[in-house]
Amino acid sequence: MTQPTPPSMTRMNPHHHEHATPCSTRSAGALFAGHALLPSGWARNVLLRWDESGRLHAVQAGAEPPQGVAHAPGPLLPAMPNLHSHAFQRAFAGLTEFRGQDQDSFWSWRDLMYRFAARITPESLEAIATWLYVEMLEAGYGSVCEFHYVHHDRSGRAYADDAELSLALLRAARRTGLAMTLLPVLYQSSGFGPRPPRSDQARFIRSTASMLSLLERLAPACQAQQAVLGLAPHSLRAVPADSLAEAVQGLTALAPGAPIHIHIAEQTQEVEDCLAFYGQRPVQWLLDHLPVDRRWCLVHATHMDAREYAGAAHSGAVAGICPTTEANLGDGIFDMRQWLAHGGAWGLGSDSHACVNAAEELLMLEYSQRLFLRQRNVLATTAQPQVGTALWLAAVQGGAQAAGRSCAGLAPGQQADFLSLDTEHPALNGLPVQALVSAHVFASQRTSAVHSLWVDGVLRVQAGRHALHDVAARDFVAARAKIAEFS
Ligand code: NGQ
Ligand code: ZN
Repeated sequence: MTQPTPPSMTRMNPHHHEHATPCSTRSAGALFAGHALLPSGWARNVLLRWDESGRLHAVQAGAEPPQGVAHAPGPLLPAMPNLHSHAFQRAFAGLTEFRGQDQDSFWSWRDLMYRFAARITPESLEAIATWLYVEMLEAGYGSVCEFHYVHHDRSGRAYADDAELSLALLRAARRTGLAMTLLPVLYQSSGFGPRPPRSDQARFIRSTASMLSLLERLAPACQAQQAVLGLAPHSLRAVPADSLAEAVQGLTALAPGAPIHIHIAEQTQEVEDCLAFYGQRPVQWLLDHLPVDRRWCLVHATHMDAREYAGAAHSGAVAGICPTTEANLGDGIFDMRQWLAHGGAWGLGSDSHACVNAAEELLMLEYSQRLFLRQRNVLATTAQPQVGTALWLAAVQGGAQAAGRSCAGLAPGQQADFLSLDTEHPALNGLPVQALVSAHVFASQRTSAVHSLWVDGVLRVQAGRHALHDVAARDFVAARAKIAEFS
């Protein structure tokens, strides 16, 4: 059942939506691909073998197609890890694209978003996340880091089970088969000082002690479904210095290598407030006061000076870039050239989910650099001149590091998270294999060229569709109708 279907079955008319029953159990498996994108580049005749935990133990190029092993329906790419998501915001995407005051901004968007967050229920969160995760899988993501901060009920009181909303997210991940890194968010203040929280932030607020007990409560639930558990101090404006240090220490005691994500320098206002209070810019302050290393993901490190680019890159932290959300919110442009000049790791997040498509995030990222520098193919490298391929491979590596999950590509020791491209898609059909990722990123016209996708060796998307596509879309629409305000 968990064996990928042979090409004769999967290469069906993409307009025919027939599905095998979803297979949710992992088992050892193998797949043969005529072409596969390995960390070193494209290889021919690649045989993949994975064990019952979904971990690749052999990736052999130039192999003979063995008897009894299924053939991939198209060229294989590693699935993209999504390193930043606030799932509930999916139901709100598209509903803030109107002018509400003379000059809308990140902050006026946030006021609207808080009004929406106030209306989320455990049932609606699960329905929204389930559909979102179906969309992610269909769009090329194999895993997600959930930066989860709506913890309490509408009045700000803890639910009878304090982990209620976290568990809803874990269920959505389990049901859809998306691999999850759950990052419960520590949120304590509305600004530097610390300023007391606003009333519309009441659902987010926790003491450091209650965060640490939530982590203990969630550890077995995560373990039961092989989800990774980490921590997300929301931002320097939302977490005072002593709480930040204590929470990071607490997490480290519980799980020494666990991922730590933080929103760091998204808005210039935040940089100015940080300078006024700490006398340092946010990234510099973080580097000087916390043990920033490879466990860390700096989300929206958009506003850094040259010293911060160097220091943050050398710390080993991943830059969490969310190109379409950062564009949507008018954040500014992350300087990829400086970051890469220092050897910085980076990955992609879909964050507010105005767009849920790994290829489109890469397009936005490369185009922002082109517009800024007035150059082309900015993020290609000497080793990998095809810019789409260079971007894909780098984002998979950085995303895997941020997720704390072995999903860094098609190599032994990594999970079997991969997708096959639809070479019948008009944007890809007939092109040389070297050009396929760039065609997928730059020319597939907002239609997905993902044919199939596997997580942990389990086939989750076939002929472009997840088995839960229709059910999850229906439940999502119903949940949104209940909680959105359309005026
Ligand atoms: C969030 N989103 O936590 O959802 C934030 C907005 C804030 C982005 N930064 C809230 N894109 O930063 O205070
Ligand atoms: Zn965020």
